[in-house]
Amino acid sequence: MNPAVVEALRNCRHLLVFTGAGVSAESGVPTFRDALTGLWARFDPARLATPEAFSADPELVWGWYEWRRQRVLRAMPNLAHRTIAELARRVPRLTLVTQNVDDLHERAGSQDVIHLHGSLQASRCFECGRAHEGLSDELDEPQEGRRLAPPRCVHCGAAVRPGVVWFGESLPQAALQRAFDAAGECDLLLSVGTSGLVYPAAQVPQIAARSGACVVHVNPQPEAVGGAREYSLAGAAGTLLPQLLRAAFGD
Ligand code: BV8
Ligand code: ZN
Repeated sequence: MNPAVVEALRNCRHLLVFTGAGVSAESGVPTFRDALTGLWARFDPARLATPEAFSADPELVWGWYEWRRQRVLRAMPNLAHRTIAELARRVPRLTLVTQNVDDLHERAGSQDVIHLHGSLQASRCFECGRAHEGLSDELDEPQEGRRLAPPRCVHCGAAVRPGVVWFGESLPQAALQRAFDAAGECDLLLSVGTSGLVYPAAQVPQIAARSGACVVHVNPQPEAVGGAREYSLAGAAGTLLPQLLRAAFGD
């Protein structure tokens, strides 16, 4: 384990953990791009995850999200999620910012998770925006490739949509501002399981690096690191995060 990274974690004052779909991969939740299988394989995610796609074919898009939501219902948090929850008990201050729309961080015990891209669990009306309660959490067989008619809003009768941020939609302003503020203030940022392609979320590690924080990427794909205090730990989050916790704080 890189001694400079271990030292930075042991002595950090404010740790920002920034996660992407890779942190849920070992829970069996397909990463954003892996989720496009079967019926959806022919779509570019950035085209399917849009309000235009939902307006054009609500059953195709709702079917995809219900399949993904059912996959999350079946999944359990993995050792990476649990280690991040444990880190919050070992450092003076931890801010957790996620791009993910699953609730595995919360189910691993993390508190106050900042979701930049919304949540699969928070559906709302496509027209009037009212929250839609009552998504079933029975485990019905997630039919890959099944088209599904979205529920109707009880207030205005319009179609209900997933509570996620689609491409071309603004991120929740308060969440984004909290993430940027923490990035400017932290002294160590752990970026876990993200390809760093999607903006403005991808600015979070960039702001941290510019503000002089140590930035560490945890990803099986080694990251080309530029900055003097930027490191890449090549490997799975479920393996590397527990090793890093043990090296910095013992068992
Ligand atoms: C906005 C919710 C404007 C939906 C998501 C050109 C340049 C720059 C920007 C743009 C551009 N063209 C368009 C844009 C803007 C666009 C954008 O960034 N496009 C990209 C494709 C270039 N952004 C937007 O549209 C955003 N909104 O800009 O609004 C605006 C401004 C004013 C007013 C109105 C509007 C909205 C972006 C949010 C989109 N929604 N999610 C859903 O989930 O269905 S993003 C979606 O993609 C996911 O949520 C996730 O956040 C992201 C995928 O990223 P990752 O999480 O990194 O996942 P990925 O699969 O890519 O990678 C997984 C990684 O894990 C890999 O690196 C892999 O190696 C690693 N891994 C695998 N296993 C493991 C592992 N790591 C560790 N351990 C393992 N075991
Ligand atoms: Zn409505």
